[in-house]
Amino acid sequence: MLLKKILVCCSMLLVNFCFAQINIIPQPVKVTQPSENGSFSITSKTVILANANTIKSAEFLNKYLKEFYGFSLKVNKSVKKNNAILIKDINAPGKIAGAYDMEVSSRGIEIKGHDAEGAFYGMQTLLQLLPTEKAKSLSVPYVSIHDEPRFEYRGLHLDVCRHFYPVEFIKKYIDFIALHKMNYFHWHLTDDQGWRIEIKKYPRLTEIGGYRNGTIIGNYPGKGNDGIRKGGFYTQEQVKEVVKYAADRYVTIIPEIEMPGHASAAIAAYPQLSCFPNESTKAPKNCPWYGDTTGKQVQQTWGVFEDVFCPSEYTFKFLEGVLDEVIPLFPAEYVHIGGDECPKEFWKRSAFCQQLIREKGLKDEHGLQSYFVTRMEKYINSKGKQIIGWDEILEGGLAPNATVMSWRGEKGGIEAAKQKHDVIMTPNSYCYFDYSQSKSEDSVVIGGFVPLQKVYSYDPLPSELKADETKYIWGAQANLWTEYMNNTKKVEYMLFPRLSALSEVLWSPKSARDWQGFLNRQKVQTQRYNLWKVNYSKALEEITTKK
Ligand code: TNX
Repeated sequence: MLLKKILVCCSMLLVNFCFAQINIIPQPVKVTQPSENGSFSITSKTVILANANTIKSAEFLNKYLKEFYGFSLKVNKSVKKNNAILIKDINAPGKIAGAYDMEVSSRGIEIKGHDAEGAFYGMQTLLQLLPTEKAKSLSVPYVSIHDEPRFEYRGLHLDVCRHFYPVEFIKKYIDFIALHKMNYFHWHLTDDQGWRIEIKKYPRLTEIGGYRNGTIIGNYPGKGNDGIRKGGFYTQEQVKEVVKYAADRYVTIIPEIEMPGHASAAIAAYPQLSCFPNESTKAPKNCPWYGDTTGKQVQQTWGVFEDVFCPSEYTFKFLEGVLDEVIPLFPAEYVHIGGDECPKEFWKRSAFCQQLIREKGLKDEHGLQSYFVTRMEKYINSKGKQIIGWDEILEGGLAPNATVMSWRGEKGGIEAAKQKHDVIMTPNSYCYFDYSQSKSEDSVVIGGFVPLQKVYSYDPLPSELKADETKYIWGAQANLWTEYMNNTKKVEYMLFPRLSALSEVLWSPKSARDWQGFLNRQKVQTQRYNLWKVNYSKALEEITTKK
C-alpha cells in the first residue's frame, strides 16, 4: 500500500516535472498531453499557413506576435511545410460554431476549426500557450486539444455615455472580448448624460446631446461638480471602422438606442421629444449642477430621470429616422432598444398620453410603454431586424418577437423563457462589473459586491427552468456601466480579472468548473495581463494570500 502511494507520488512529481502546465482560460473541453514530451518553437523563421477563410486569424496572430514579442511571421497559402503553424477550417457539417481541434507536436502546430470562427478560437488558445514574457523563440508545449463553446451568446457591454472613450480604446476592448473567445459587444450608445452616435438627419443629437457642462464629483448625488464640459461621439465613418474591426475578430456589435427612458440627452437636443418641451430639466435634489439651469439640459449626475420620450407621432418619426441611419451601420441581426427604468410621472401628467391610453384601449402607463416598444419593434422588424430590451419590457406585455436581457436578477429571464422568448442573462448579482470586486476597494464605485468567485460561480441556466425551456437561454453577458469610470485604466481595472471568470462560465462545460484550478491558471493569466500592460484589480491577492 505504502509502496503504491510512493509510486503514485513519484509519477505525479515526474508528470509535473516533465510536462509543462497547460493554463488556458476558458478551460477547453479536452486537453491531452502526449507521452512524447517536448515543445515546438516558434521563431521568426516559422511560417503561418492560412487559407482565404482563416487569413483573419493569421493576421491577428501576427499583430499579437509583433506587439508583444517583437516579430511577425510570413503567411503562405496552405501547403504542407515544416516549421509551420497551419490554420485551416475544415467546414465540418453539423458541428457547433466555434469548435476547433489543435495539435502541437514535433511536426508543428495544426489548428483545425470546424469553421473559420473555430480556427480563430484555436488561434486564441495558441496565444495562451505562448510564454508570458518577450522572447525570440517561443516554445509551445506538445498538446492536443478539442474544444467548443457551451453558449452561443458570449457578451460584454460597455456604456460610453456616462463617460466617453475614444475609438482606439473601443478597439482594444473588442480585442479583450476576442482574447476571451467571446463574440458579442453590446455598445450602449445613448443615455441621459450623452448621445454618442452621429445621426446626419439630426445633427443636434451630437452637437448638443453629445456634451454636458459638468459632472458630479464622488458618489451620487455628488459632493461637488467638476464644471468641465465633457463628451464626444463616434462619427458614422468611425462606427463602420469599429464594426469591421470587430467582424475581423468574429465579434458582432449590438448597438443600443435607449427608449423611452434615459432620454435626457436627446431631449436636450430636440425638446419636442418631451411631453413638456417648455419645462426646464430638473436636476435631482442635492445634486451640484454647473452652468445653465434653464431649458432642456444634458444630465450631469447619474440615476433615473422623469423626462422621457413622449409617445407622440413626432417622437416615433424621429426615432424611425434615427434607426434608418443606425440599422445600415450594423450587420447584426439585433438592435437593442433599452426599455429600462422609464418613470411614468410625465406620462401620468400629460393629457396627450392619457388620451392616447384611452384611444388605444390600454390599461395604464405600463400598457403605454408596451405600446411604445411594440410599435418600435414593428418598425425594426420591417427592416429585417429583431429587438432586444432590458427586462422592464415584460411589464405591460412583451412585444411579440423581443429578446429579453435580464438584469434585475434572473427573474425576468426566467419569465421570458417560459413565454418562449429568447433570453440573454446579465443578472446584476453576478454580471455587473461596475460593482465592487474587493471588500477594501478604495476607488469610487457605484456600490454592490461582485467578487471574482461570485462571477465564477454563475450558471446562466437557472434551475427553475424545465429542460425544454432552457433552450431559450441564448447566453450571458457582463455589463460595464461607467458612471464611476472616467478613464480607460479604470475600465480595465473593473474588467480584469472578472472577464476571465466570465469567459469560463460562458465557454467551458459546466463539468469543468473548478475554482481552485481556475485560480492556478489565473496566476499565469495575470502574468499575461502584465505582458498586455492592462490594468487589473489585485483583489485576487486578497483571496489567494489569505489562509
Ligand atoms: C441600472 S441595468 C441601469 C443603468 C445604470 C446601472 C448601474 C440597466 C438596464 N440600467 O442605467 O448605469 O444600473 O449599475
